[in-house]
Amino acid sequence: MTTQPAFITRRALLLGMAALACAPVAIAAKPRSIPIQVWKDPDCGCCLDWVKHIEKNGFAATILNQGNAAARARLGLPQEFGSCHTALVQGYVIEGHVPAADILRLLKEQPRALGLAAPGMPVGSPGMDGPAYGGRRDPYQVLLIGKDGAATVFSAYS
Ligand SMILES: [Cu+2]
Repeated sequence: MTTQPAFITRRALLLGMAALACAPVAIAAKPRSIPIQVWKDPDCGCCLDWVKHIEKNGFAATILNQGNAAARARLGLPQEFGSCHTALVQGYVIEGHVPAADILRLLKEQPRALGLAAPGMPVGSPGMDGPAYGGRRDPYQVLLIGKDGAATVFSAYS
């Protein structure tokens, strides 16, 4: 019978094809891809634009199209620092249109804190910088929120 050698050959071929198929995927993968969970309103366009911004900068977002306010409350971020979307990355809360660079700095520095917030919806911040805003850039601050709810300035944009 010749079925045995034929089987082995086909198996080897399949393994070879699998190896070839995997190679380009591994090369194309971003150097870092940090998982982040995002709670947002299903109709929030600027939230989605912010998600695109962070995904361009090394994050891989899992989007939950509901429960933004509930997530914020559950994670302990004071309402006064609230915005249109709430995220969780490596145990830190990220509220609103916080630039990816600030999140990366937070993850590198690992301060004892609740997380970062860009309260409100500052025009000119990532996701609030589309053509609809005509290049307008309002000054805003990214706040580091302590576990006690106290805020200090983490970075300022003007
Ligand atoms: Cu927004």
